[in-house]
Amino acid sequence: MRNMRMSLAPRRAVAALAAVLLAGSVAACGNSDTGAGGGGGDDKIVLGFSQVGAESGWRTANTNSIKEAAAEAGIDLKFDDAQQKQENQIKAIRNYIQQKVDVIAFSPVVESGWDTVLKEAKDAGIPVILTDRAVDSADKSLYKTFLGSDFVKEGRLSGEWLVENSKDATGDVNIVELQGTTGSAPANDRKKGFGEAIAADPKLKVIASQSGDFTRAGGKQVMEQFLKAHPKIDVLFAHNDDMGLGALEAITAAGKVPGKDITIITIDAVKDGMQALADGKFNFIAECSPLLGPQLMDLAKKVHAGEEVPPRIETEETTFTQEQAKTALPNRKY
Ligand code: GZL
Repeated sequence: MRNMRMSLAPRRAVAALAAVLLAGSVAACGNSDTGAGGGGGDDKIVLGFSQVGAESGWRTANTNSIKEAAAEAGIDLKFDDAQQKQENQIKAIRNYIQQKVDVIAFSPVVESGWDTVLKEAKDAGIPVILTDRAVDSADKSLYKTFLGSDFVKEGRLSGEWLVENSKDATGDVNIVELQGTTGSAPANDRKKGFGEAIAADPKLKVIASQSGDFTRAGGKQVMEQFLKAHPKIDVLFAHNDDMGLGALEAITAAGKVPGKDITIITIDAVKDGMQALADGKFNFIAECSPLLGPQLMDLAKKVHAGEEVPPRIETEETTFTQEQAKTALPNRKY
């Protein structure tokens, strides 16, 4: 038996050496396209994108915009859905660094906790673009630009509309607030902007404020609690349409008429929200455009080419009343 093993040994060594050489050559070939990072060997730009999740109509529209724009721009898009977990986004970004993609972009689910992984990307020489939401990193060199809305402005416009439309109110106006995902830039900033605006009228009082995590289910569940705890609710301010749409079910189930017994202000202006506005169930929406794909692809090409880009690019958006929603609905892209 020993001889058998011995006689086989040289052949096995040759086979093992051949396997190593073959593996080595394959690996070398796989990395040969140094120009295009972890791409499939052609000279397409490879963009690694980490998406927050699929929590709302806005997010779905944002994902569609990014995927369609990448195809249109001839960019090889690696896409990951983090299911609203920061650890999944950090894992995805580290994978993209390992794959040596050309550019990394992501919408950070929360503002804090990104410095370490962003420094890893910077040390690997991979430019990062923030899109939709921002991070609170003090070191602005960790990313090339932030493309997205001004959430404080969206909150402020919502509050200003309420101040303007509460002038005839006698006595306190009780407001409940459905906040977005805890720790996220849109939740923090929309709350800030709205609070600053309604401070203009002391009758306007936020009597309850809680996160519904930007989902319909979350909006419904928290609104049910609000309705049980507060017999007099005059206004609902929801940080996105989806939580407002979930709250509609709770309001109706409580025997109240949305848009009349309870004034409803939301943010996003996705199609279902605009329909609720046109139907008189919502009263005002501040738009937050998810159609960031084309601008993101343009920025990816620029940073890959080493071109300077502005550190902050604010998306253009507007607001809608019930009448404006009726006019705008037929042409809405999302
Ligand atoms: C805002 C975006 C928010 C939307 C929500 O830019 O991050 O996340 O307002 C979405 O609908 O879930």
